[in-house]
Amino acid sequence: MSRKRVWITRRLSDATLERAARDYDVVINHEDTPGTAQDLIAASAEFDAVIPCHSEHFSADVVAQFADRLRLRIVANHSVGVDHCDLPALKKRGIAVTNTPDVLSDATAELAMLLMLGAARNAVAGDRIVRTGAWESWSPAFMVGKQVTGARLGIIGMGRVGRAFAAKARGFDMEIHYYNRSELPANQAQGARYHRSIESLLGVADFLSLHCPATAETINLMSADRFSLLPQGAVIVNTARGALIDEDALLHALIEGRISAAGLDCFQEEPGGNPAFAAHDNIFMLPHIGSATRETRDAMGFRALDNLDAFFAGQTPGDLL
Ligand code: 8YV
Repeated sequence: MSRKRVWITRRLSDATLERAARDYDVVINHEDTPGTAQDLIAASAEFDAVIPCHSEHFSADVVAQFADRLRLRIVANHSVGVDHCDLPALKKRGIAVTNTPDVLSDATAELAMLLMLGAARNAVAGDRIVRTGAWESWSPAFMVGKQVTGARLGIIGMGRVGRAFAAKARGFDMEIHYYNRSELPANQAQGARYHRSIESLLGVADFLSLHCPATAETINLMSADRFSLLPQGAVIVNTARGALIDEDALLHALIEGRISAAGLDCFQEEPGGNPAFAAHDNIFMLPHIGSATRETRDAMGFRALDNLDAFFAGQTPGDLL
């Protein structure tokens, strides 16, 4: 049987690329530039499968331009989020779509913890003052932050990443509250208190961490109205998707003191971020690296390949959407 042709859109981990090249006829984008609409459209006629990242946008418009003589049968994403894929449009063309859940939950939760602690404890200004040689004095009133231990944590989206973050937050004795579409069974909630509405959750969220996908319902979920419901001086953390936060509303909430700090790994505009945030030391920012550990990159690549292997073996891939 001839080997399936697979396009790997970005430079995945070495172990992933080695395994892919062993089992498939692969074309790897070693330049590591995001695939354009034209690239995706061309790939639809040339490849049996694509392994993309969240940087390749399979919008309805792009899928509508896919070749009439369609070769593409599966989009095996190297990501848990699939907001870059128009699932109904792909399904309509008979193209299977998979993602890589579970394997990045701990890495992303670790980064959320870093952002929460860094935002709460002046990591941006503290690092800069030491690094630039501007640290000339010390005072007990200097860079006083907000204590995490024992504080109330609100989690929006208690899926795998939300629960992994809650587990780490328990190590800081945080009182965990959550909003989710449905209440979790006790063995998953582990004592976290369920709120039936986001509004109710926000009222107790001294720290708020977002862990839900970006969908039509969650775009700008953190709006000006919702920021106003947070306790004074709350800290917000986002490792999910930039689309969840109205960034003008966030800036306004920071400037008026409703929130004291933010820790952000994702932005409305990526790559690049929001230039208006740069002037604010109480925004601790990272460039969408939630899952970027060596271990997790291998696990994500292998999970995408497991899905591909199952699909071409005529089985249902474990992560079929
Ligand atoms: C990944 C992510 O790095 O998996 C996701 O949804 O947002 C990131 O953690 C990225 O999507 C890889 O394609």
